[in-house]
Amino acid sequence: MPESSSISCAAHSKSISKSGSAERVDITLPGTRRARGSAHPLTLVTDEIIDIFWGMGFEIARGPDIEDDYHNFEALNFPKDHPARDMQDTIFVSNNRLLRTHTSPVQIRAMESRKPPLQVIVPGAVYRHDDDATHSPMFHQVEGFMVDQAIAFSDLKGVLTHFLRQIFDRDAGVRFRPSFFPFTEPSAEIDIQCVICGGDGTLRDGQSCRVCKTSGWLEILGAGMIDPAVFKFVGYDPEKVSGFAFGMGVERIAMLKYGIDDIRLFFQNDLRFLRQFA
Ligand code: 2NL
Repeated sequence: MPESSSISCAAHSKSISKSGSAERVDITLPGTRRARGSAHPLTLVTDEIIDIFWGMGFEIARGPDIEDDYHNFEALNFPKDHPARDMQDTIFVSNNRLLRTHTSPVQIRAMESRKPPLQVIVPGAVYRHDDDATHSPMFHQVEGFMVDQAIAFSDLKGVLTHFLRQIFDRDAGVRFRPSFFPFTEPSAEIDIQCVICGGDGTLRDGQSCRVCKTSGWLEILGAGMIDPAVFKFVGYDPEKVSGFAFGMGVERIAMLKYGIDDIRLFFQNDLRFLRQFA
């Protein structure tokens, strides 16, 4: 042992014995508790979404936030002049580098590198030029797809109806409306009966429901059968495989589940907000 350390050792024990009974530690006092954090509401909701799809056999994939035009738009069958490709909607990092506007490029990469059968969901942050009470420039999506021989629209209906009834914890009505996306055909928007008014459009006191704007329905999902053009981009034969894909916004689901009316609350990190989810 080096000489200096034995000296300081001796000095230390001397100071302890000198302090005597006056400074004795009261071991009956409660300790100082370490403040404990809790999961962010968006983490809670994302984990719930993942658990529901995990229960149906989906795997979870992730990918880069910075993408190229090919994986974010081209391989998803967006026309060259599509407005989403505009600088006004998409945040560019450089000429051919952009912040992904949806998680779809991760699904494209999964299909490029693997063969069907495949059922995958992709949770993650996405970015768009958008900023108000219901839009944030960074928000979160969960998208997913299922590809195999002979996947049908009925598979889409079964999987997504089960998902909606699980995530909102009720046996509510679900409705499919025709829609359009460049990467699916046919496409649908999927609604659940309003979780606030129960589908009546009016509240118990007779007031009109502001959440569903009296329609009785809430749009939660976009979905459709994957377009043959997308299969060709990833090297699948559209004559041999088929599949469905879907996407949803995590903030919107969290706002409906917890009755939050301003998306900015998720990103201000105000402890008075966050502690309510502990
Ligand atoms: C929406 C609509 C959607 C997808 C996302 C997708 C597409 C392909 C492959 C894998 Cl081709 N995933 N994603 C499909 C349909 C709709 O999102 O309203 N999102 C909030």
